Amino acid sequence: MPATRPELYFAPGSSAFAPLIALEELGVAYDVHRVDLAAGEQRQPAYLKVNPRGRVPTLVVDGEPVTEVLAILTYLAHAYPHSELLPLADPLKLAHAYEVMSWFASTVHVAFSQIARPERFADDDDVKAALAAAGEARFHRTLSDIERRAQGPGLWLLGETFSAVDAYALVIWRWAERRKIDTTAYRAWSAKTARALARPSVQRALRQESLTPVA
Ligand SMILES: N[C@@H](CCC(=O)N[C@@H](CS)C(=O)NCC(=O)O)C(=O)O
Repeated sequence: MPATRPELYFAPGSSAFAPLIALEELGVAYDVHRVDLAAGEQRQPAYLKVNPRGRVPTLVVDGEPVTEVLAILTYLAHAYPHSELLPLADPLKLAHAYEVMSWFASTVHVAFSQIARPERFADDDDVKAALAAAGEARFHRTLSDIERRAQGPGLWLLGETFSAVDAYALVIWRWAERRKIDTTAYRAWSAKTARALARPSVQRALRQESLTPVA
């Protein structure tokens, strides 16, 4: 366990929601810093000292920044012995957890970025428009893939225990809603999402997001 309170740099509606939920699930004391992405704070020298890639989330642990959602969730799952965030004792279940989360980070997030931030991939306006359109189709395909997984047994995406995978899936759910995608079409995922949204930890994370002022 860290010697000091971990500090999470986040932005509302971003993938930082997953570590925020994880911290709330653990019930540990932590500090938050809201990064104003719209104002470009992530590219200012002060934040680049925390995360030279200029992205959120970043978790600072005893003065040492950890970046990337997957790494932060992994750290939290291992650092707190009472955590049930990942099935650490079952190698096969753990592999499946990483299978899903790694695909979220490498494929789903990238498809969404293609729509929301095409300027990351191209300068030319026509190319950006083509990328956004292709990203939209790719993002839809990934949502159907998540629905297939949600149709598996159990209350949660990995089975009977709420895990970091469920927290990360909520990030994607919110992005789908932001794109005005009809999420009722994903019936199994809708049911699991409704259950997740009802968790006190998720409710606290939502409150934390809305209450934390920009520094
Ligand atoms: N691979 C990174 C992606 C992080 C990322 O792209 N974060 C977005 C918010 S969801 C961000 O910081 N965007 C700011 C920008 O692009 O300027 C991770 O998994 O943490």
